[in-house]
Amino acid sequence: MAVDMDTVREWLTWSFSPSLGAIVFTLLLSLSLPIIFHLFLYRQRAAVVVPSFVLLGPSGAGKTALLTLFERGTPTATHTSQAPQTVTCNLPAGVTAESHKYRASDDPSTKKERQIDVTDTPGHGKLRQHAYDAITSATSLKGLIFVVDAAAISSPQGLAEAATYLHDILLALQKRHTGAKTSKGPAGIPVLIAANKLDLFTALPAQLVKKRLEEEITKIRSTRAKGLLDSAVDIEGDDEDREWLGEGGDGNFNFGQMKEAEIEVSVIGGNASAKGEEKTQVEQWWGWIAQQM
Ligand SMILES: Nc1nc2c(ncn2[C@@H]2O[C@H](COP(=O)(O)OP(=O)(O)OP(=O)(O)O)[C@@H](O)[C@H]2O)c(=O)[nH]1
Ligand SMILES: [Mg+2]
Repeated sequence: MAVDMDTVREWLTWSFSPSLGAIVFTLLLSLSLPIIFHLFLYRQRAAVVVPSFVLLGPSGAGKTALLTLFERGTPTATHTSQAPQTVTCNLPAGVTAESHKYRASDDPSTKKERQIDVTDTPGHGKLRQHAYDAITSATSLKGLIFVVDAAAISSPQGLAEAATYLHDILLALQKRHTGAKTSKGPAGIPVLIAANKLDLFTALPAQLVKKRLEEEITKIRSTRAKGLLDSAVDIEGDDEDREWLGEGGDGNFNFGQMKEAEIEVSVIGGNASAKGEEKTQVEQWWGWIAQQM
């Protein structure tokens, strides 16, 4: 570019000269810069995408009950879900997103930042593709909430169903993480196992729900690993394509092994619905959500 050097030089000389024009110009510039900067940042904030969370878990676990409770603040009757639905919810008063804990509570910009998108998915075995689609398509996915019926877990079938689904989800997340290693892909996703229906007297406490799920996943993992070894006899030493959960696939599984794939698993109890005098208990789940924001 043929910039006229003389003009530049002239302009520079003028700007450093103690003339009134130059002083006023510099003064205006230095005073308006912070304002321009503020407006720019403010606009940027308004464009922030709402963090999203996906609800999944076996049918009847209480996902839709939880979604409506998050949305309305009161429990409502539900029906078996056939299709996923996404709802924008607000963090309840008293819960502060982790990234805004030092912000004044009357800051007008926090209103928008208290919003989250929650996607409910159907739990029926044949409709689970919706859940996998929701995980991959959600913009700004901050976490998965795997809802289990803590009372159903006490029966072998209930436990097997929940654990198989959870195993497959964790495996999908692990694959997503390993697959992303080569390029700069998505980091690990935190998972909340919401032990629901703790108001029922047959429900297992959260710690026991965790233990039972880990034991069941240990079984599932070793069964799958055996199947893999049998079918992989002719493909010598094909260790690259790891298909099992956590380290190696032998021994006992525990959720801590998912940290390798940057997946932090927490198990927290509560109840999304309540009968008669009983109250719903979801504060700790809100607390977990706020931690991920
Ligand atoms: N006692 C009790 N019942 C609950 C609780 N949460 C949900 N329920 C009941 O469990 C039943 C199933 O709840 P839903 O929310 O429809 O279950 P879902 O996980 O959405 O099931 P799908 O849509 O089939 O995947 C409903 O009758 C709820 O009222 C709870 O915390 N305690
Ligand atoms: Mg439902």
